[in-house]
Amino acid sequence: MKQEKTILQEVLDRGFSRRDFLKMCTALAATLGLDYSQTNKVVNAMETKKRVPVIWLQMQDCTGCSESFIRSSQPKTESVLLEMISLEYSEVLSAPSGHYAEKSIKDVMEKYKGEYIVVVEGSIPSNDIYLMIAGKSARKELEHVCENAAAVLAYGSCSSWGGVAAAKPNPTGAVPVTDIIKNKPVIVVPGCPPIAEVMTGVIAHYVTFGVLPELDHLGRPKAFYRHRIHDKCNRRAYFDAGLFVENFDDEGSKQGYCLYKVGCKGPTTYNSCAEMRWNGGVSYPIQSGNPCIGCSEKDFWDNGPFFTRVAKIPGTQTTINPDVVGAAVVGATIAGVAAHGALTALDKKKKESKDK
Ligand code: FSX
Ligand code: SF4
Ligand code: F3S
Repeated sequence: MKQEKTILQEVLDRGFSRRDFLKMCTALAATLGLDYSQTNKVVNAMETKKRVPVIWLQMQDCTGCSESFIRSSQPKTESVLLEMISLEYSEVLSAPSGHYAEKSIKDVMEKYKGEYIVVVEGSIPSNDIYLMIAGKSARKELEHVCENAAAVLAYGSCSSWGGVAAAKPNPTGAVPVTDIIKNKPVIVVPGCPPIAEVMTGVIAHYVTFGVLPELDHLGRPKAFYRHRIHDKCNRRAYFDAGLFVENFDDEGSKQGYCLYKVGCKGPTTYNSCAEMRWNGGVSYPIQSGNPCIGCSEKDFWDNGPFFTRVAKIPGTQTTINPDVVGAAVVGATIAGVAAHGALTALDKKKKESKDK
């Protein structure tokens, strides 16, 4: 049952028009950050390439990542799920269960050797007793399914960093995918949950160019994790002007002032929420009045309580002082860059010592 039809043929067979197809390609090109003149590249790829087979594994998670992906709107979820990828196995969405579901994993591994992508949602317990899938430990199942994969996508903060299950005292010994899979490219897409369009973008890039997108030092797709929330925040002008919400029911809150003093972690959080927004670009936490809790950053559950301010930028001696406007702005910006640099260096060191 090898996929023979192209993505375009799949789209047309499902009753969509060529106009719908071109709209989908234009939306994909925008998600990839390509300019309008390059839409043709996406169109050509979708006209000639076949769907990417995907095995979607669920480990220790809350299913929020699947929920987020199902609501992906750019392009429409049904297009992503049914046309660009061929979702061969998913514990939440697959119709078959039991032995039939197991058989579909086996079939994909044999027939699409070296071609399929494994998406992992949730962390993996070090202690096998905490999660068994079809009689195998989660770790064994992951290793097994990734054997013939082209690449692995750690989708969500749990599979990227350990997430909620790894929060202190981490009773299951939860670890991220990268602690287990060492012989395949692992793309890290953090967020609790992540923005669905980021995964769409990664897969569209793979289909269009035949290679994975450029990643940063932590394995995240650079195009989506290069900015801090603070850099693109719609409330940033209030931060710069020194106008802050002091309590959630005060006048500043009604005016939409900056949420830094009520715990916003935007100055130390790398994600695309402020640019892409959620639910088809409608809003994101800060826009709807909630401080960013840094859900795409490592160990964010333990960096709380959520309402505590980012008093000191990790890895530096710099303190954000919102009362000293101007100096604080410059300080925070420099500190953000410095923190990223310091963490990069730390991470490299860790990697080097691991590799030895
Ligand atoms: Fe984790 Fe995803 Fe947070 Fe939940 O599955 S990233 S707890 S939104 O669902 O893994
Ligand atoms: Fe926006 Fe938070 Fe930065 Fe204020 S502190 S500007 S609310 S990201
Ligand atoms: Fe998460 Fe902050 Fe975005 S809490 S959803 S990274 S605004």
